[in-house]
Amino acid sequence: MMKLYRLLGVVALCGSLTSGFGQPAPTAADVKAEFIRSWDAYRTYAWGHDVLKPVTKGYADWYKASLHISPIDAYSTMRVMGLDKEAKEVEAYILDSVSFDKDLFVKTFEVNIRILGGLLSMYQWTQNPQLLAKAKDFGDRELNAFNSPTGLPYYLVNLKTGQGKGAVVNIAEGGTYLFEMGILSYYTKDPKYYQAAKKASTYIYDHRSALNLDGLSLNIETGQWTDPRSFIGACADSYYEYLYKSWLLFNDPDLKKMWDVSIAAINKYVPEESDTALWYGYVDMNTGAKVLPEVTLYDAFFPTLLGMNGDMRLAEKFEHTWYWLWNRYGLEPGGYNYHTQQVTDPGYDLNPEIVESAYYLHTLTGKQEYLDMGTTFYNDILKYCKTPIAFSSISDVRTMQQNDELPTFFFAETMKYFYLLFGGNPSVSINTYVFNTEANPFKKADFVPSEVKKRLAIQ
Ligand code: DMJ
Repeated sequence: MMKLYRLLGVVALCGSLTSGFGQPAPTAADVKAEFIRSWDAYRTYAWGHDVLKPVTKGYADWYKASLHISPIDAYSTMRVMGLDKEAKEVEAYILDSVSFDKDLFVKTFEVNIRILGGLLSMYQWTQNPQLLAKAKDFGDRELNAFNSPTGLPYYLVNLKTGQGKGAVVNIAEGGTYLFEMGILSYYTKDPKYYQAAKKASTYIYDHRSALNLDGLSLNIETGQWTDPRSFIGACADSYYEYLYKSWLLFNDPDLKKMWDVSIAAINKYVPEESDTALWYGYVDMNTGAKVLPEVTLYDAFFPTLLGMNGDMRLAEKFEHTWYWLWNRYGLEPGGYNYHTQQVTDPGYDLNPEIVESAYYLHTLTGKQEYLDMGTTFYNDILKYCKTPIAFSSISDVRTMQQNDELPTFFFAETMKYFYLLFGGNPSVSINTYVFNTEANPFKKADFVPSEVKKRLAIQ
């Protein structure tokens, strides 16, 4: 049945021959057991390093020294799953054995969402001032990246010397800081972090085109756009995500205005829709002309954002379109041309976005179909990505060749969203928490509006 469905292609795009439908949903306990199995493998084979190599039972580091990214990223999922022993072990390790005083150039965007987001999450769960000191230490090192003529961060920052490097950034790399920096300002009562992040995001917004569209990348020293294409997927995604989610957490009216103007322009110019499909490809920021009918698997986060914004028709149709693409291959390809129907990037890295959107849409609509989609995603990941010790990314979804990588966001995001979708820990929900782009959930009620205004210096 699944093969037939895949052969039908676009014509059957929103049809009912779907693989997860009718299958019993996995339980949250199943997801937790698989998380524990993978975490145990990390502890056994990769402890002290950034990532586990899940096929060869080895490890790898992002840079020449480890930044311990897997445990920091996995931490909030442990808390959500009630794995307190494992979480306490990570806390102790970070406090006793980890220093960020390292002569390394690190990717500003990646360490912000994973390391700063993870450390802030540790402080949120524990209220341990030593963990806040650790987060502040890291935040101060990261803040050096913003010493540029425009206030946009350098692509890389040296954690020891504070030197910035790499003048061209995409808008996700330039504008995905409001959330973590705002939380750091709140906890430390020092507005400088939020204000630096806001200056960067505002720079991007202020340089939008007359159509209110943004480009994809810019030079942070000259302020000029280097790629004038507008897009909502890879390289842009979390810039938009943080305008909305940071407004939700901090209620800064400037962010809401930036979001409202941006989303209206995106929904006016970018979508390409048929009876059965909805895609968001690339358009020219100045003319609004469609320039490239391609998507990236990161785009599948957008139904989440559309749903939160109340655009339910678009949100549901977009998630169904992604579900169709998933079923065409059995996992989703990293890139796809929806005119030629060709894969443009064959890899699947255990990414969370399509699962995240199923979780949000299930919460927002209560519809069974999103549980069924989640069942498909989970069963296919078990089928193709599982290794004897953990899970592996796939280098080509047409051959299902495993490539011996286990990205840290699998612990942080993919498994957390499956767990929440299948009913684990309902006290952590999108009604009471706002999740950073790496799925670290922060409790809304902890951020007292009058204090937020003061501590973040919101006018
Ligand atoms: C994650 O690291 C974050 O969600 C980021 O914003 C983009 N996507 C990756 C995982 O696919």
